[in-house]
Formats: sequence, C-alpha cells, structure tokens
Amino acid sequence: MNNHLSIIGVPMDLGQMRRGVDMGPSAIRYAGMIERLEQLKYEIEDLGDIEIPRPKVSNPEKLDNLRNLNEIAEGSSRLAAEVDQVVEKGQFPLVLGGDHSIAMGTLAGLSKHYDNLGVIWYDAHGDLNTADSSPSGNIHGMPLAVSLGIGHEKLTSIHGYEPKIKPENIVIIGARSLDEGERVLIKEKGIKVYTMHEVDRMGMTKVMEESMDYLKDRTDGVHLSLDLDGLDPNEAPGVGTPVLGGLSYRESHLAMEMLYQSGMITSAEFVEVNPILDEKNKTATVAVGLMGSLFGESLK
Ligand code: Z70
Ligand code: MN
Ligand code: MN
Ligand code: MN
Repeated sequence: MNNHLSIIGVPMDLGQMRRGVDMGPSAIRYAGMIERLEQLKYEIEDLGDIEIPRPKVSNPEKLDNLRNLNEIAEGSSRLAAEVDQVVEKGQFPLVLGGDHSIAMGTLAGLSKHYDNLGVIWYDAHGDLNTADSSPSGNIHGMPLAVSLGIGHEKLTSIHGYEPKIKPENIVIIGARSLDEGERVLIKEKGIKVYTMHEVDRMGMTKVMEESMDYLKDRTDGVHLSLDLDGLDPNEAPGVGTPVLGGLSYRESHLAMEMLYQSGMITSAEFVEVNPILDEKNKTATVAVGLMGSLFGESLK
C-alpha cells in the first residue's frame, strides 16, 4: 500500500437536512486518526479542510429537487482539484466527510488518473437517485448516479469531464434502503450489489472475496467510499439516516482487513459521521478503528 497518506477534510452538510455532519472531519480527527495511522508507519500530511460555500438564504428553496445545488457543485469542484493534486503527487487521498455528496468531488479528482477506476460503495443506500427519482431532493442520495454521468449537468460536469466511473466497475455492499428509481438503474446498468440479504446468506468473507475478484481484473485502482450508515445504527449511531439491520462492527473490520490484504485500495473516504447525533463520539471512533484495519493495523 502507498505509504504516503494525504488527509482532506470536507465539512459539507448541504447534501441532506440534518445539520452537524459538517463537523465529521473534526470528530474523526479528535477520535485520534492521525496518531492511529502514524503508529502504522505511514507518512501523513493533513491538508486541512476544503472551504464549503454557505447557502445565501437560511431556508433554501429546492431547485429542481436539488437542494443547495450551486454550493455543492462549487464545494465538490474544490475537493476534486485537491484530490487530483494528491494523486498527481503519488499520494493516497484519505477524504473525511461531510455528507456523501462529497463523493462526486472525490471521484472527479481521482478518476482522470485511471482508465478503469473501481468503486466499493459501502452503504445502506444506493445513492443512485436523480432529481426525478429522488424522494427527498437531497443530493447526498445522488453521488453514484452523478458519477455515472446521470443527473444535473452542473454535477455531472464537475472537474470538466464525464462520466467519472463505469457501472461495471462498481460494487455496492450493505444496501438495505433502495428507492424505486435506484432499483431500476441498478438493473438497467447491471451494477453489482450485495444487499444485506446476500451478506447474511453468504457471509462477509465470501462477499469480499467475490467483490475483490470481480474488481481485480477490470480495474486499475479501487476507491473505497464508506458511508458510516452502512453499519448498524447500534454500532454507528451518529449518522443522519440510520437504517436498522446493518453491517456489524465485526463484519466491517473483517472487510477492511481483507481489503488491506488485497493491496488493491488506492483511495478512500469515510462519510456521514454526525457528532451531534452521536453518543460520545462513538461513530467517529468506529470510523478511525476501521481506518486502522484498512491500513493494516491488526496484520502488522
Ligand atoms: C434516499 C434519498 C441517503 C445517505 C441517505 C436516502 C439517501 N435514498 N444517502 N443517507 N448517505 O433521499 O435519496
Ligand atoms: Mn517521503
Ligand atoms: Mn451514502
Ligand atoms: Mn447511506
């Protein structure tokens, strides 16, 4: 694994309705991330936080069912530029959210460096909505669709090119709350999804083995986009959209350890940590623990 990590915080809370997720990067740093990764002998550079524009009105109008479209597009463009530079320098980007809308920016900065960027989307949700299919108008429910080039042009065109990723290079793990339009898109595009049904039937070991086998031959880099709501809310309560019946702490550590052993992960982001909704920074602490496993803690 790349020995140089660059940390980028993204205090973004405009992609959904619950305030507080903009404090995710602080909460994760406060939970001891840097110390934890330094122990594993990585060289770490903390680039600080991306500046996110504030909406001009206190209760912003939904624009075409895309709440805070302009501010999110602007913030994502800044993130894309920063991620692009980190990869250009040969370093591993580790992005801290912020709500999941930031993945549009992360993937925009990453993907121009790859012919076939793979994505592991670890999430209770598919985040495959468009303005038309979205039940909420919340852009954090859309970043995977946007990255496929499906959605508002202001979002799909971030960082000047589209699409960022191909449907056959995506694996979704942990899904248990998919909207109708998302199901249609998954079928239409043939996106590989391991819902909780598959995780329960097959076990996490098989799910990860299959996922990594599937991505190994077709991709030249793999981004891990980990939404903490993929985990069960009993173990990760500090998230805006908790969905019962999620991936366990143990399954998640196992998944991270297997990814470390594979050596295939080239970038990562940890999103949707909301310290206001949390219990004593439990969810940020879980996120840091998962980073420990992803970067080789229990196997070194
Ligand atoms: C729903 C929507 C979502 C994250 C919730 C929820 C989307 N599908 N994404 N939490 N991270 O509103 O589009
Ligand atoms: Mn060096
Ligand atoms: Mn998500
Ligand atoms: Mn989610």
